[in-house]
Amino acid sequence: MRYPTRQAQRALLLLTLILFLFPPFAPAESDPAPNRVFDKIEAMIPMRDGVRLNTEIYAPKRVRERLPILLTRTPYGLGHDEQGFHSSLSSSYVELVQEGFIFVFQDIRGRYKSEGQFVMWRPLHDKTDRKAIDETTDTYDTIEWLLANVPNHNGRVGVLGISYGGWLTVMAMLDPHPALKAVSEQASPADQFLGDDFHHHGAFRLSYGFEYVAMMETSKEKFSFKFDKYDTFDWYLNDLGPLANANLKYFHGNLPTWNDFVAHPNYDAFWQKQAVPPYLGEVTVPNLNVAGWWDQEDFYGPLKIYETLEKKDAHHWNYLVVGPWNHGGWARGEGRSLGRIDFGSDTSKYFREKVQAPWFAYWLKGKGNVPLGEALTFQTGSNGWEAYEQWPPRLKTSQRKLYFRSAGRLSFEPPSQEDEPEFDSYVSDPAHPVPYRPRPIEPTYPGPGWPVWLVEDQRFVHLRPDVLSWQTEPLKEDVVVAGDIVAHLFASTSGTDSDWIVKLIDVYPEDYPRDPKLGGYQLMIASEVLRGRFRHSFEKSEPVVAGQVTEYTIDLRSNNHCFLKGHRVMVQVQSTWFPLIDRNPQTFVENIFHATESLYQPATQRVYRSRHFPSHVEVAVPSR
Ligand code: PG9
Repeated sequence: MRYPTRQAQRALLLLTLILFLFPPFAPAESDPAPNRVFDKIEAMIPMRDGVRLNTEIYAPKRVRERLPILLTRTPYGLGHDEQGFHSSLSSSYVELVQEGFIFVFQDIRGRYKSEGQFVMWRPLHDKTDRKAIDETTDTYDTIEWLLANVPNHNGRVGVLGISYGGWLTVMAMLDPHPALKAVSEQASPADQFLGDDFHHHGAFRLSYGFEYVAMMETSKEKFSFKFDKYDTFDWYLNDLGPLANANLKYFHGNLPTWNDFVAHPNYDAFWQKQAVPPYLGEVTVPNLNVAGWWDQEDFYGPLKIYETLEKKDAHHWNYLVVGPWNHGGWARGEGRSLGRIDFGSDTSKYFREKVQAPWFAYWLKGKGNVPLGEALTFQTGSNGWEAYEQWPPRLKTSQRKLYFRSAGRLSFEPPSQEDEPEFDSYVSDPAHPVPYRPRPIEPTYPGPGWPVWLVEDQRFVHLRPDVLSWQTEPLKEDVVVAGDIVAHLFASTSGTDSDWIVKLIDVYPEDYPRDPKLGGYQLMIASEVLRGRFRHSFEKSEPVVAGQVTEYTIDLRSNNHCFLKGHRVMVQVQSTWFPLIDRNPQTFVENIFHATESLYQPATQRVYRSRHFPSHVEVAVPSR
């Protein structure tokens, strides 16, 4: 055996030192398997009332510095890879893993391996009762335990989550643990009656409400309602029929949230107490709000939370990112496209790498800079990120009106005398509702139709006799819509209640060499429904006066889209969107959940577009 030379010995010593100081399994290494990077510790963490919550802690095996803790809480269970490590560590959190954190995942109360009782959207606790609990106290108690029991942390904690997890993140901010130094609320619902999962402007989101409640309240773990038909459009129309059948035939009064839907058909104290905005006081923790333009579940929520917090943001801690994503799309894959629409760059990866990871690195490690000024929104159509000092932008913006005209025209010019007759008309028949996406409509989860339905080509309903449309000539120049979109419909119905659905659409040129299959594509940019009974107040429903022209104002939320030269702008109006929205009987009843089949009646709808009644969609356009 040959002994190493003194020189070789020195080199070996140096190499050992380098390996010790810069270990190969440090988090910065690209894509090593989580079980090589982390030690996994499982704990049942006790809450103040004695209930214990199932928690997984992933601590990097080798660290060069004390690390912050990133906590994610969920009602959906902790998914694992083949080695039993949390699957986010090798998917949506890869960029955060590379940055280096101690990761903690927890089942909320009553779900999966956690003890206690699950309550959907648990109300805030009674402050006079020291043992009372809610998701805020459960987060607080978890952080307290982690700080005392997990070694090598730097005393700083961040919380992030999407949707239900986004709402849990908002709860964490309400009465924050002093160690909570940054959060990212992502697609949190803000109001389940006005704009998120269960209702939009008071119209009940039937397929989502029915299937979600069955999924969450049938057992401790996710459950899929067993449809005996592949096409749920057919099932909801013919097997379920009127909403009253849900309890009679399927739920038998056993699902608390369904019973709440039935008991609270109006925006009463029940819904108002669940809404997030009234609880949002002064911004307590730096918060990155995240939303997707085509979020099929919670688009209203994050924008509303951002807007509400913005009014109380003395420290400039409230930020917003909106990208071309569906629900949670920023956490998955590259984000280069959605359905058939291409965005020209990897938008989700960009967000995770250039915004989310640096965001937490800045606030929790004091590293780098805040990665955005105030609001960063992706402009679709022109396909680029745009930075704004406020969202929606109000400075250097003008409101323009797109008027409905005769012969299916849409124009920035208001109606004139030539626009005869004064209205367009259709018959809305609850027995033959307009599908919201092409049939067959498979169950909401696991998809694949649900996550991309908002970018479906709307030609599948364009020529139906119960869908009206108006469109511009091919545009002579680009038209950017950046900010709020509001529809003003002047309409009448022969019934005593009615739904009004408005869709703002980008129509691609028929000849589209860049991607010939997209020729003539009708891409929905914004869409919303208003249930006529709530036109004056969501608290108190009232019948519509049959035959009377009535103004309906429908908020289509904000957007950032460039209608490119050569494209057309289109607006479609219809009165059913099934089974996304339950059918309006079109005969006023106090509570649609109790309506019987015979009350569901066809109605003749008129949408006016005259000088007296100029239906239009108002858009925010940047001034030149
Ligand atoms: N959209 C889901 C949800 C959140 C909150 C309440 C009800 C449903 C979710 O994706 O978590």
